Amino acid sequence: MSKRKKITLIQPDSPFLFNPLTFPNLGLLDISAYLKKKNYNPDFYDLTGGVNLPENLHSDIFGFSSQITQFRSVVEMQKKLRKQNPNSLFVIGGPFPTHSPQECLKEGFDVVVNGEGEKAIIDIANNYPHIENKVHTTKDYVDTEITNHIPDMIILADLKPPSLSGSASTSGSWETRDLQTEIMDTGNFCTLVAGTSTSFELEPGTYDVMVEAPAYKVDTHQARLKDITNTSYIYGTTSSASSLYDGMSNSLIVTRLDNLLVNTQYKIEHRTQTPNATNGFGGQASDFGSDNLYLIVRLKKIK
Ligand code: B12
Repeated sequence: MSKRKKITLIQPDSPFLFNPLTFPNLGLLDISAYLKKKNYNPDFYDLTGGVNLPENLHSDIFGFSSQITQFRSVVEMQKKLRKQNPNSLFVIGGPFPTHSPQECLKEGFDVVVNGEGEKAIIDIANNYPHIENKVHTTKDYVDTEITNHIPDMIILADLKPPSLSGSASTSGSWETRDLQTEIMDTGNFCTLVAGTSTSFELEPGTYDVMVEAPAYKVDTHQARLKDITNTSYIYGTTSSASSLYDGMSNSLIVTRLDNLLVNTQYKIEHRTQTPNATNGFGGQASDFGSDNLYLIVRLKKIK
C-alpha cells in the first residue's frame, strides 16, 4: 500500500525579463529537493522560457511559486487545473504569497505558504487532505527548526484486544512473532508487508533499532531480527521467564541497520526453551480493559 501523494510543482515563466533563463529560480527547486529528501517524489515543471504546461495534468497537490510579476499567470493556471482536478489541493509560496497571503486565498488557492517553505510543504504533504491552516508561516515551524536534528521515528507493534494473548509459543524452536500495527511513521519510511501480519519493509537509509519482545512462562528465551531479503539475523538478549512462577521478561534487540541501499524486509522471530501453547509470547491483561501491546519495534531513521 503506497502512502505517497502525487505532488506537482510548477515554476511559472518570467516573459517580462530580457533573458529569463539566466537565473533559474531557486525557491521551488529547494522545495523539490526537500520533498525528495523526505521521500516524496514530486513532478517538477519549469515553464521558464515559454515552456507550456502539458494538458490533462493530474495530481493530489499542486504547488506554485510566484513573485508579484508572475501572479496573474499562476492564478490562470490554477483555475484551469482545478477544472480537471476539483478535489486537489492548490498551494502557493514564494515572495508574492509571503507579502500578500490573503490575495492568494481570494484568488482561490487553498493554502498559502508565507516565508520559508521546506517544513510547511512536508507538513502539508504529510497531513493531506486534512489541512487545518490556510496560511502556513515560517514561525509556525520554529520549534521544528530547533528540533531539526530529531530523527524520523517508526513504531510497530503486536497490538491485540484485551482478550487476546501475545500468541502461543508451541515448538520450542524459532517462531515468527505477530506484528500487525504501525503506531507511528513520521517520514513514511516503513510499510507493513501486505497479507503477512508479521513483516515490515524499510526504505533505503540507516536506522537505529530497538525491539522489546516479551515472553511468558517459557524459561530461557531469545528473540532475533530476521533480514528476510538477505537471510541474515541479529540476535537479542538471552532472557529468562520462569515457567513455574509466572515469569515474564523481554528479550531486547539493539542494533543499527547501516546504509540499506534497497528496500529491505524484516520480521521478528523468537525461540523459547519451554513451549507455552496458551500465551508464551505475552500473557494478556484482560481485566484492564485496554488493548495489550506485546512486541514493540522502534526504529529511528538517522540517515
Ligand atoms: C536573488 C534574487 C534575484 C536574482 C535571482 C532570482 C532567481 N532567479 O531566483 C535576480 C537578480 C535575477 C532577481 C531578479 C528579479 N527579482 Co529578485 N530577488 C532575489 C532575492 C534577493 C533572493 C531570492 C532567492 O533566491 N531566495 C532564496 C530561495 C531559496 O528562497 P525563495 O525563492 O524565497 O523560496 C523560499 C520561499 O519563498 C518558499 N517558496 C517559494 N516558492 C514556493 C512554492 C511552494 C509551493 C512552497 C510551499 C514554498 C515556496 O520556500 C522557499 C524555500 O524556503 C529576493 C529577496 C529575498 N531576500 O528573498 C529578491 C526578490 C525575490 N526579487 C524580486 C523582484 C521584483 C525581482 C525582479 C522582478 C526584478 C526585476 N524588476 O527584474 C526579477 C524577477 C526574476 C524572475 N525570475 O522572475 C522581489 C519579488 C517581490 C514580490 N513580492 O514578488 C524580491 C522579493 C525582492 C524585493 N523585496 O523586492 N532576483
